[in-house]
Amino acid sequence: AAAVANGDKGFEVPKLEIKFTKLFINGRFVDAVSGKTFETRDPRTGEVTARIAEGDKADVDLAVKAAREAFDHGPWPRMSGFQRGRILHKFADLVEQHTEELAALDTVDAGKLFAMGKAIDIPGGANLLRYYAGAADKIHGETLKMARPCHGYTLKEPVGVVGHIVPWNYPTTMFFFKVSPALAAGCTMVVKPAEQTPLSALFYAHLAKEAGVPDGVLNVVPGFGPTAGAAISSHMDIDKVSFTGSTEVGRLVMEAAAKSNLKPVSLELGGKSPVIVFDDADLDMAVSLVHMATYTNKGEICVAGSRIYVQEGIYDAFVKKASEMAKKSVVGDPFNPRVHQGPQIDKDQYEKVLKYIDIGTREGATLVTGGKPCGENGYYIEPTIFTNEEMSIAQEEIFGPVMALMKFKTVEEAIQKANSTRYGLAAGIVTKNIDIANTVSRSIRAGAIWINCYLGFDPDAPFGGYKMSGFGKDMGMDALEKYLHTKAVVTPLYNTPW
Ligand code: TXE
Repeated sequence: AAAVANGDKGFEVPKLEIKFTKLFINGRFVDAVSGKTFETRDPRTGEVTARIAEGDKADVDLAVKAAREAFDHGPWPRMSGFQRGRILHKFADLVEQHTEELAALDTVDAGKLFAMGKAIDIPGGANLLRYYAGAADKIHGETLKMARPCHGYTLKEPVGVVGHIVPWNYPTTMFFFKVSPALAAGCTMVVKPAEQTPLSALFYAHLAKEAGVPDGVLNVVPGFGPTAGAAISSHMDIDKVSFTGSTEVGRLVMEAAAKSNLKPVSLELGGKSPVIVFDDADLDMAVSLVHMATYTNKGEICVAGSRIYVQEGIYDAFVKKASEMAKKSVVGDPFNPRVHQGPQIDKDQYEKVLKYIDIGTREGATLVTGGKPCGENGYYIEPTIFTNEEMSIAQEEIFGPVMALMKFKTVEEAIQKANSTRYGLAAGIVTKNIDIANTVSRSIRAGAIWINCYLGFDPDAPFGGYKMSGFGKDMGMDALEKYLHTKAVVTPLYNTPW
């Protein structure tokens, strides 16, 4: 890669003032009960960006108390959906007005491309708010066709106090995946952002209040997983938990929910998504699609298409072109508009990726390009390509810029290989043949299938996994359902004796 990390000075880093560093509970920014704080670090340098109030069980308890009060006695669940929708639109307006600042916060927290944040993450968050704002006044039940002479109907009611546990790879997108439908449904909530990326979530809490979201409805408690996170999943007074993160922690969250009050959980977990490229594909288009599938957000993306199966007829040409493209990718400061790939989020993830590169080499995969750290400091890694057979690097989630390229012969073999994983989050298919596209899309056990595109996200397209990638959907009307209970109401007609 033409690494310009730290070398290229021809761009401006926006001046950033970090305004919100405390917990947001019951409409106010407050210190942690313990008085403790923790540091967030800038992945561009590894240096400290801010000191954030460190929430743990005592703070989660306070936040849940506020959310419970707001749910049981406050206006939010009681106001009309139309009115909630208007407030969500106002919230979206405020998010859009602060696009630059919010994108910059996500860049210093997560090493995300600033340009991408401005173009996609922040406007996308506002779009999610608007999508659910439009749904808020269309939440209704059904009239039932009863066997007995009665009038029966269903009511859709908010589930209550929700706990959202959010990861660090898309701090803004994940926040709005969870918060927007829950707000539209009339729930109140406690959000725990990831310890690496609390800055934008705290800013969103402030904007929500400004938009008119009542105190206690949206609480944000930054802190660590085993303390603040576990306090949410095991809380007796939280009615539902929505989690995005690793499969290992997803299991802990479900266990804690089962052992406490049996709250329903939804889990969006890891993946190892395949992209299958057939012989008839346009080679240039397929190479850039796969490049984007693997390297977007430096590979820190749950749907990363990092397991690439290419049909034998175009395999050699594909490997050559994919490696040329990876070599041209510019790695460096994510504020630099010339840069394609920023640093990995933190030292742990950086070391995890390098460890997998080492495992790949030791297990006998061929390193085609990349494979090394780059830049003088910070957590930069070259876009890497291995050609290999099925092995650890093609089975385990690396969460970094590492592509595993493999060859296949027949459609049946492609389906079998694509499905040979414990995960089932997404899959890509590249072909012009409609019969192949139809057959393969219906044969793959995954929650999202993207044909001749990748990252085909849309607010109306429900997103979530099969198998060990979890269950429950974010986005679409399915996500709204997660935050609603269905109540059946029955009453006899014509005064008939029961
Ligand atoms: O995830 P964690 P980590 C995968 C990816 C990555 C690996 C490890 O492969 O390399 O996970 O990342 C909170 N009870 N994904 O360790 O720990 C934590 O504070 C309750 C894929 O950072 O799962 C954070 O808010 N909560 C994923 C959130 O869980 C707990 C995105 C996610 O962190 C907890 C992130 C506990 N005991 C990582 N322990 C995706 N699906 O996109 C931690 N947390």
